[in-house]
Amino acid sequence: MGDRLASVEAGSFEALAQRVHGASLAYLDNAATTHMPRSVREAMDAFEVRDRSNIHRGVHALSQRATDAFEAARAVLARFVGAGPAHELVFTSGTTDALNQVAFGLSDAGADTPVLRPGDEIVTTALEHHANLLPWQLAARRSGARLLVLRPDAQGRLHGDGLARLLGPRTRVFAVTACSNATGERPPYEELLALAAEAGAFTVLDAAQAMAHEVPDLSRLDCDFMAFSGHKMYGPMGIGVLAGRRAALERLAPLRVGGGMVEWASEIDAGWSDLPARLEGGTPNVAGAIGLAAAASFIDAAGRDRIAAHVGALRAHAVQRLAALPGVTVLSPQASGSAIASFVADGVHPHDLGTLLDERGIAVRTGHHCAQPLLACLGVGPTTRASFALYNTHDEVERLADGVAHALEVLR
Ligand code: ALA
Repeated sequence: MGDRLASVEAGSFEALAQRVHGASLAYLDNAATTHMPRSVREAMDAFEVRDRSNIHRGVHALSQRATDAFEAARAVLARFVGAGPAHELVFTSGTTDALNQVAFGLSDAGADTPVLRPGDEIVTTALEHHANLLPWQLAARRSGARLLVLRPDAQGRLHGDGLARLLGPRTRVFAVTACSNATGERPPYEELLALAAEAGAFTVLDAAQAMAHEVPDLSRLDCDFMAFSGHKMYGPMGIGVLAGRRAALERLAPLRVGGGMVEWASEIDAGWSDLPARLEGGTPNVAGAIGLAAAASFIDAAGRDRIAAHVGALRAHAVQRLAALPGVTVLSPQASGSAIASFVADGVHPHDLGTLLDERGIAVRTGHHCAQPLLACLGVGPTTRASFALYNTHDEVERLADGVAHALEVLR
């Protein structure tokens, strides 16, 4: 019961060995941020110690080595997500940055040919993190487009027939999550993206909560834009990716203009570089890109299927134990392909519950999880969320369930 995934080297995640409030740490907040294995930190250190310098700007040896390492990281990540010759991969600071780039880039009135125009429609879903909702609210305001929201059923599931009813001749964009960060629901995004693409929409996938255990494969998806973050997939903070079809990325007006992204500039005008530089204005997070590529290699070395099976089993175990506790309701209990178990407990505020769990060394997230419309739609308030990674164990799930049972007794 206590075994981590066999391929996780002992000591590779030093932070997990610490004690918190006198108890051994059970880190169950991986949907917020995972820990990094030593291999990722070593890859970043090697850059900082030996090659640190700016990229695409210098003829000297260190700049050339840094540029090569940055572009090699791009190639590793492109392979990781199934990008082919018609795809491109752009580094961003994270998922939020990537999704803001897409929403801005499709709606900027200053663009030569803005995609979104008055009367057009943007469709997103009620399962979204605010990062895949608020940028679309602004894009709608900026362009005069209408924002439509696909709502889930009472169990928190999205359905293709519901989407089909929202799609129409004015639909220009459909944006959906690969997994809800608040409930753990994994929508049938392959089917939803295909329906939207068939209707002629640009398709956007927020893959932030999928990358650590179920990497969406661009070669098999009707996906124009996919966003993800390093820090949720065993990689560093402050780095992320916007990947997708080059023809779609070429339609984006750049969100950040300045150094490194122009072909030429005069006092009154400028001409953008080709992709990917066009969308990577400013000095990028080079160490972060190298660390993110190392994280992708770490995931592949551990085995995507084995990670998915492991975190899926931890989630199922947690759902079964938590749902058996009095007055506890687990959200989206039926979800598969998920590493998140989110629940509410009658008469108990999640912050109080989370504080008592913390006293036992158990780290969970409590609150609205930046998904207020979803929780409102489901008729629940803030939740307590446990989220699993490849280093978590079934013993930790038992500790979680025992800790929740104890907290309920104390708090009720
Ligand atoms: N988006 C992150 C989460 O769900 C921070 O916790």
